[in-house]
Amino acid sequence: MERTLVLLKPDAVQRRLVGRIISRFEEKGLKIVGLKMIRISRELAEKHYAEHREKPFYSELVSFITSAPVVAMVVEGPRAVEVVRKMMGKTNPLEAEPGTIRGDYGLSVTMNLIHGSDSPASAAREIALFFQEDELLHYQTSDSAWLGG
Ligand code: 3AN
Repeated sequence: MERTLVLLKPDAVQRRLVGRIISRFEEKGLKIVGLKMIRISRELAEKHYAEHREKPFYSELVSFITSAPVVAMVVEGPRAVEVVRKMMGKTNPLEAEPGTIRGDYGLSVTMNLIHGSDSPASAAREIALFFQEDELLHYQTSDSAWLGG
């Protein structure tokens, strides 16, 4: 089963959308295997966004993600990386389809509510940045036989 890292960014927490966003993943049938609220340090933000270091929006991105608490979670399911990305919608909420998280709740490309790993390789790297192995739980949900995958 595939895992992916999800961050509910400072705007999602400040706008009290955390519960609604997590509900979407639960209702879809994805399994939460790690969950915590943290304040991202500058050092962690720089590691997480290393691939964007040369981009013009890099410093804004790092200041935003470190500006207030975030919720970090690891979700698991069949093709979880791709499923979560679809549910997030396009990077720019102005272009994201209604029905997606960014399409329904956002207007700003910086404050775009949520991060999800963009490939299984990124997911492995990012999960290791945010979670210790013993913070990820192995358990069965009672409905797993009814979710396929
Ligand atoms: P995504 O989060 O959809 O994977 P990436 O990886 O291209 O998007 O960009 C990482 C983050 O950088 C985005 N979530 C967004 O907050 C920010 N970002 C991307 N493009 C821009 C841009 N043109 N201007 C400002 N911020 C941007």
